[in-house]
Amino acid sequence: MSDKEYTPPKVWTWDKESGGRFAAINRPIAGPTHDKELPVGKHPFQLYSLGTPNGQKVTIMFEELLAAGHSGAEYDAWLINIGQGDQFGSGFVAINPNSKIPALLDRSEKKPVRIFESGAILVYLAEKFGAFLPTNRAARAECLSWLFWQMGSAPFLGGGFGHFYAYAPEKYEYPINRYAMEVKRQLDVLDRRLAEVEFIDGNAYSIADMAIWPWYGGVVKSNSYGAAEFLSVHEYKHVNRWAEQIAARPAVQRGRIVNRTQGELSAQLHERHDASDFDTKTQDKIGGQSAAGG
Ligand SMILES: N[C@@H](CCC(=O)N[C@@H](CS)C(=O)NCC(=O)O)C(=O)O
Repeated sequence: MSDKEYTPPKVWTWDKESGGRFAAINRPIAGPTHDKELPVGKHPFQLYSLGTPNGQKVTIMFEELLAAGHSGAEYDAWLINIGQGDQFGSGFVAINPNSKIPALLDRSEKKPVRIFESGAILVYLAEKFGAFLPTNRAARAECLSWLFWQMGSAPFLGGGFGHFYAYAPEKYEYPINRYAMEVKRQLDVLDRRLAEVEFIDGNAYSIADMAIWPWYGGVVKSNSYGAAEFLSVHEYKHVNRWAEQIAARPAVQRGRIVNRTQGELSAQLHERHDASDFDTKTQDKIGGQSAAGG
């Protein structure tokens, strides 16, 4: 049926077949669907995630903290396969009642602390280690403004544009037009900002860059949703400059492949339990042991 012909009924009911690519996982209700404890490793931080842009923000932050010498930031990164419904297991829901990756447990505190929402996780880690978030009030406000800009903007990019351009069962002109316009406006916001400053907060590399890069760096440099040409991403030259600069950071190169299950095999490390996992990636570890365990 075309979107033009659709007349909403008086009361919405759940059509289980209507969700396109996400029909199997999207539900109109919250809470767990099954009992499943989460695995726990040896490190202070237990991360339950997947290498999507929201997941990458956190693994990049961990790798940056470790690279900066914060050895207390050692972490186990467990794979949550959202396509198979792992986010609805009882153990995961206990850490994130919203059933979305990433979710983090800090076991180094007297009583373990749970943190969900990628932005909250970045702020928690930045405050805990005193890193990548300015302490000066004005600089901190600028950094948090951009962090929250990302949290509010990316759903239009992923859930709006990406969904209708790449995932919806049919191409509908109205939502693609609407969200393409918004994504291009967002890219222009970033481009104007990055014409003036080297890093997003105008001060230094921070959690604002870490949050924005996986989403908007992905659009301009990694052809997210196969839409680079459609969105003319080459026009945003300052975003391109910044995206390349962030991509060159060794910690970013490590963080972006953790819990990743798509793309080239050499850019997938399904689980991370030790720094050496990055050096010893073998076919087995990439596709075998970790996937089965996660
Ligand atoms: N605002 C949340 C969004 C998290 C989110 O949307 N996660 C997606 C993957 S990128 C997810 O887990 N989806 C599973 C589902 O919707 O069931 C955050 O930034 O942490």
